[in-house]
Amino acid sequence: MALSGGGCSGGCSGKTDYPEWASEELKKKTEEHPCYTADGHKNARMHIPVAPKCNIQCNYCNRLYDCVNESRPGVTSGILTPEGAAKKYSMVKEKIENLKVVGIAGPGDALANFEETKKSIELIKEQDPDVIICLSTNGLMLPDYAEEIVALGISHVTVTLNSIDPKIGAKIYEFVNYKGEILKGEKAAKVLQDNQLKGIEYLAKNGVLCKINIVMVKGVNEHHIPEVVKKARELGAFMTNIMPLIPASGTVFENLPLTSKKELNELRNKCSITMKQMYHCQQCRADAIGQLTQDRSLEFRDMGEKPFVEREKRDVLVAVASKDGKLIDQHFGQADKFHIYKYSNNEIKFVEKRDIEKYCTGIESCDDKDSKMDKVLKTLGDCKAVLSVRIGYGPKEMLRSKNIQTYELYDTVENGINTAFQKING
Ligand code: CLF
Ligand code: SF4
Repeated sequence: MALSGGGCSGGCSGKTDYPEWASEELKKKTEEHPCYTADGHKNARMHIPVAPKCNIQCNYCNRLYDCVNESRPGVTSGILTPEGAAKKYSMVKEKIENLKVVGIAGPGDALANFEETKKSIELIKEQDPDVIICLSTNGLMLPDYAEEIVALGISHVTVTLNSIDPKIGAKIYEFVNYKGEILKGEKAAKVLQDNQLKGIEYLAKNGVLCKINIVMVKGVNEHHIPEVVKKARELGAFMTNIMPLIPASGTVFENLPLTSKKELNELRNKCSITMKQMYHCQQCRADAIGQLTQDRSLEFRDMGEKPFVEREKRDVLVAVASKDGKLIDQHFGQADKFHIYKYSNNEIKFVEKRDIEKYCTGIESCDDKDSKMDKVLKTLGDCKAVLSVRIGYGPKEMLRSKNIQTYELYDTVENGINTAFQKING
């Protein structure tokens, strides 16, 4: 849990019973799955970004970035073909012995790109029949593909179910593109919800372990979530994963308040009476590789991926928490200087280093934090974005109030700035 600062070192809690129908093989796979059990932490998963398209528009999603239902926004992935994904899998498998799971989690929706999803799974299973295959979907196309999911031997499926009330759903989804027809409002939410519920029930009845992701949107669905969890249990799902909204720039929800870890865990604890809860989700990227808390995707970049979005042109100053100007490798609170870069005409130019007083120097200096933050805001006031490995809730909110976006990522400075630039221009 080194990077996450997650709420529960155990990873999961609540009712942990397997459904009666769960085979020994499924239980064994689940014990090895890093997301489904705390014990799976030691194992690695590999996401293959083969699914760029999406068929709905969530109000918290900026299409330029990975699906925030199952991945961290702010990281733009390259796209792999099924053949490229299979090739990359064999290279990664050679280097990461404890690789147990291949997941398809965006950057769009796995089932909106079903041909690519299916082909990738078939090619990878040819090489490694025992690998655990995991899918993440918004669920719109589940009634059409659930049977094939079962036939493909996919053992674990995540469905994002944010509401079971079309009135609430209508506030979360801008539109649903159902087989070419654009639906809006409560009608859209109802079609999506009906398909999600039908799909989850079918999968659970046919031997697939389902995890239900729920994005907690304050003021929109937070009070409704216990009902969603109850429904998930009734349908036979295995666990729920309540995730905080990350208000992405350029979305309908961009100005909604953040959810604190405390609020999130209070809700998870409440729901753990109903069913097993996940506490260790990393909201990871669509091309994440490695253990949940040790992303190694950087080691396996540029293995045939095509850029997901084209760059646009605009001058932007970005502040980066970095020890040496090569990697984004410092937490916001630990940085005593920021490297400032200008993004101009598709070029990244180093401008200068700006010294600051460390925001976080230990518990004894906690009272000074407001005045330190005032100085930071003056020093970085002309920047559009601050990039760091992690940033706390307080400074993030203060920067946001000055219209400075924050991005948490561990990456090269160049990749990180490209990501921030694309978001800013979104
Ligand atoms: Fe990937 Fe998701 Fe499978 Fe895990 S992630 S498709 S279930 S293998 Fe895991 Fe990452 Fe959280 Fe997802 S930590 S975002 S829950
Ligand atoms: Fe974005 Fe994922 Fe929602 Fe599609 S399902 S709109 S990719 S968050």
